[in-house]
Amino acid sequence: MTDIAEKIEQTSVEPSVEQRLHDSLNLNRRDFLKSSLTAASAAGLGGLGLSLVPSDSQAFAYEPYLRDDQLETVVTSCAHNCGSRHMLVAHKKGDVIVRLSTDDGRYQHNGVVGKDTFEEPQLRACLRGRSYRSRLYSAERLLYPMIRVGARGEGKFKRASWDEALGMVAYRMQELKQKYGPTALLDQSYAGASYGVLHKSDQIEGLLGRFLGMFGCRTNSWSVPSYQATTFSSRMTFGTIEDGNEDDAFAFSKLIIMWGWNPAYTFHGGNTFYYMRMAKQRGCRFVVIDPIYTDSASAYDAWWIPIRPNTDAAMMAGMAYYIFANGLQDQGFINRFVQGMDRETMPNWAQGQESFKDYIMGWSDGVPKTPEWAAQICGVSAQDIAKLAHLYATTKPAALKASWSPGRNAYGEQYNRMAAALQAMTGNIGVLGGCAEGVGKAWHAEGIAYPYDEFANVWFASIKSDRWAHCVLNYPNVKREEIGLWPRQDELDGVIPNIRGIFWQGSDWFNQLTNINKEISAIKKLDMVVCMDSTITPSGIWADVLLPIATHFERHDVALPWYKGHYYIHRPKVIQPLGESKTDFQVFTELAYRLGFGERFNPKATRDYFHNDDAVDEAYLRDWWEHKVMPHQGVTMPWEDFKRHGVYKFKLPRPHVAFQDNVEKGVKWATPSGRIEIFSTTLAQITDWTKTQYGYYIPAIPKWIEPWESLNHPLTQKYPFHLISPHPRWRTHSIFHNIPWLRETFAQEITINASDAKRLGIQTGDTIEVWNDRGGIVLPAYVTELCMPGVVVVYEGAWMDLDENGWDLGGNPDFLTNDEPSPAGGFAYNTCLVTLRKATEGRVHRPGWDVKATARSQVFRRDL
Ligand SMILES: Nc1nc2c(c(=O)[nH]1)N[C@H]1C(S)=C(S)[C@@H](COP(=O)(O)OP(=O)(O)OC[C@H]3O[C@@H](n4cnc5c(=O)[nH]c(N)nc54)[C@H](O)[C@@H]3O)O[C@H]1N2
Ligand SMILES: Nc1nc2c(c(=O)[nH]1)N[C@H]1C(S)=C(S)[C@@H](COP(=O)(O)OP(=O)(O)OC[C@H]3O[C@@H](n4cnc5c(=O)[nH]c(N)nc54)[C@H](O)[C@@H]3O)O[C@H]1N2
Ligand code: SF4
Ligand SMILES: [Mo]
Repeated sequence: MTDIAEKIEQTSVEPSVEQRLHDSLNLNRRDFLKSSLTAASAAGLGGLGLSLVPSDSQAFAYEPYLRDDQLETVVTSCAHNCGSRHMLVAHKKGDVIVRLSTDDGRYQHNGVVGKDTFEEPQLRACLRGRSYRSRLYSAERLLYPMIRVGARGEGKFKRASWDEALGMVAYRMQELKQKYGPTALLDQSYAGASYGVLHKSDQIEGLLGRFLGMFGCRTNSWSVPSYQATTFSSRMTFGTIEDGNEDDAFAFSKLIIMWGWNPAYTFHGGNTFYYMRMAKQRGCRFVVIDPIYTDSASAYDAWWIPIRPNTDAAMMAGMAYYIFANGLQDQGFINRFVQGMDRETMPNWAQGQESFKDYIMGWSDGVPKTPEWAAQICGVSAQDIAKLAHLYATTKPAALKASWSPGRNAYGEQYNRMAAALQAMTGNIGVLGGCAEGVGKAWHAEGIAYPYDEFANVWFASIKSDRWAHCVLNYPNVKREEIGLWPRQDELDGVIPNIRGIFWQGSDWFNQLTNINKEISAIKKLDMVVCMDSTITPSGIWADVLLPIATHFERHDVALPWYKGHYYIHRPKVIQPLGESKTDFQVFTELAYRLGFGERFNPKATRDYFHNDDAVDEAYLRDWWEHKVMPHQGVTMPWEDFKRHGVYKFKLPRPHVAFQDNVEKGVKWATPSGRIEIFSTTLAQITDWTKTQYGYYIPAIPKWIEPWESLNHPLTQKYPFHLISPHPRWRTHSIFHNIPWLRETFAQEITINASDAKRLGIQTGDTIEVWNDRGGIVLPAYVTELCMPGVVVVYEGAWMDLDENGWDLGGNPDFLTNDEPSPAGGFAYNTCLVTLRKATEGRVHRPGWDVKATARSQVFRRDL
């Protein structure tokens, strides 16, 4: 053995993930070192003057490329909050996943490869899913419990035992509860693991809520970043968020309007494109309303209508005017099903109040919302507004898919309610090929495998999620409406929470919520920050305790679809947890034992669960299948068979269309009036807004309200660009940011219109500083004509990477976004003015923490 090989052998105490991989592939460790050295010398290390090439060097087959029949094949699913849930198939040797593939039809069809039908389409993974193995074995895997040793945010940790880490957390939890009361701990669990039935992270019904609720100390975060404005609209208008069709219904549309929706990037269902392509083949026309010409627009050859961000409600009001003025509304549908569309459909108790038509025609405020009026605000010509209104009102059936992004704005709820008004006035609700979405939740899944408990998810205060920093920084001088404090019927009503600690489970919220600099000020005031994750994330850097969590490949569960899709996918424990990881359920159970409610928290387990989870998880999952799925959902397949197939796809008798029974069978809507409420009974009756969770006035009918920042605002003199931050194709929010394969496909960059760039002397690849009063980021420019002038685009989810002057060199747009929430609770991510220039003072962009090993795509671009 050479000197170097000996040194490596002596210094490597912990086997790395790669070494474990090779070990499990039965490579002798010494052979492995030898072959790496052979490779190293072939790559030029011989130039160091060392004689590294063993004399018996010879060609050999590269061993990890094992043939399929040498590997075990295990069906599982992809995960996280990405807009879908596709199948992943692991091919493993021993305890190592060697490669991944995806659905090819064979698993549910007893080996018949290639079956892919309208009723049972394959669940084929995208590039992110297929690269999951790189995430599993990434260098950023968190393998051991860690405790902070430096200043908070400095990123210095020491390795700890589970006993030490959990002991510390349990001790501090008790201390904080005792000292500061039942609101001291903030629940910031989110959707990283929402779509499993057992190991769930979730704002609403996840394991952290169960744990903190039972502990008796919990401030809840109630507003959902994705679509709070939309949820509000769906609830007020239809009485439910289940206003979605399954994707196959798209195949029957004659016109699809993608309003702020880019399904080529942001999945909302697993086979959307497949069914929309069918519609295209049948002659469906497509329209895209978006400040950028998207890949969806290009794929369907859509009519692209660029719109000033945040002005959608005005454009829709202009369309409604055109429809009313030309008598194109479906008056029969309105009369039968709608409340408050016009004077005739106002409820008796509200006669004389403003109906939607009063507002649109200008009868109540003297301002007719004509297409010309709208054009001044939204920048779309009056002719185009009228043309689209005509097309929508005269093409049947037509799907106006109003996605969530334009609702992620100041007064975003008005956009969503206005969209619902258009859907209702054209009679496109409850019909195949039409669309009432909204939130768009379609098929109902049985989502929870752990038992109900009355204390699970109990909270003692509940605030708008992106106001936690505001609350901490200003405590106790905070008004309830500033933080959207949810009303209560007891003595805690109106009590401002005294937040002293945060738990992150399944969320990277420090990186993902608005106005990160404000969060940075607030976090310094806290006494405890706990991060439970499988990855060392940007949030984790700011934690006191890091708890390593087993990924969904390393525990037993069943996957649920996202908002659309009708299937379950079995998730066996494909490999043993890496490092010392434990599942979320194991960690909470052990903590609950330390705090005195372990048996109640996890009734099927004993304390041994921390070391032995298999039988307990199997028991919960079997119970769920046999007592929920089988009886409630007409399934006859036994649990054992489901496990063997790995997937269960429901065959629906007809495409699922929301509200079909309401329209065809007269079933009432779940609103107070039983009708579609364009005039909302609930909102019309609120007198003191400060006593509601909204905090501020919301009109009973949809209206155009000026956002607090837009291209029409005087602030454009200082900050002339409107920044929007959509969801990235190559990441699921922040997840996958560290995967080099994916960073090769796209780069974090700022998209700028060519005329704006020319004026500023900016070219593709130039490093750009973008800033406003809230913060500054650095990233490369992408210059194009596919983005309207005045608008710039930075995709959300880049891992923050601060320099010593507080610039984020990673290019995370949430250093620029505003934490002021919209009244209904919508996060105003896309309400954001900025300015920009070519980077000064040698400031650079850092695309990843692994700067030197990072993707080269943008380097190539710079060479253009
Ligand atoms: N500027 C801007 N910002 C945005 C948005 C925007 O449009 N613009 N969109 C917002 C939206 S809609 C969303 S949903 C949020 C998303 O915000 P987050 O939910 O914070 O984002 P993710 O990156 O999905 O983070 C999920 C984390 O969960 C971890 N995780 C995954 N599985 C498990 C598990 O089983 N257990 C545990 N303990 N952890 C797990 C992952 O490793 C990851 O770190 O981002 C928001 N941020
Ligand atoms: N690949 C991928 N898919 C995802 C996710 C992901 O992170 N990655 N995240 C999932 C999650 S949690 C969510 S919440 C959904 C989000 O789904 P969406 O809200 O539909 O997605 P976004 O990407 O934010 O925005 C969609 C389009 O809206 C446009 N847009 C932005 N502002 C405005 C505006 O003011 N008016 C108009 N008309 N258009 C505007 C953007 O340019 C973009 O093309 O996506 C889900 N799917
Ligand atoms: S769309 Fe989502 S679930 Fe499907 S493979 Fe991609 S990342 Fe995974
Ligand atoms: Mo979301």
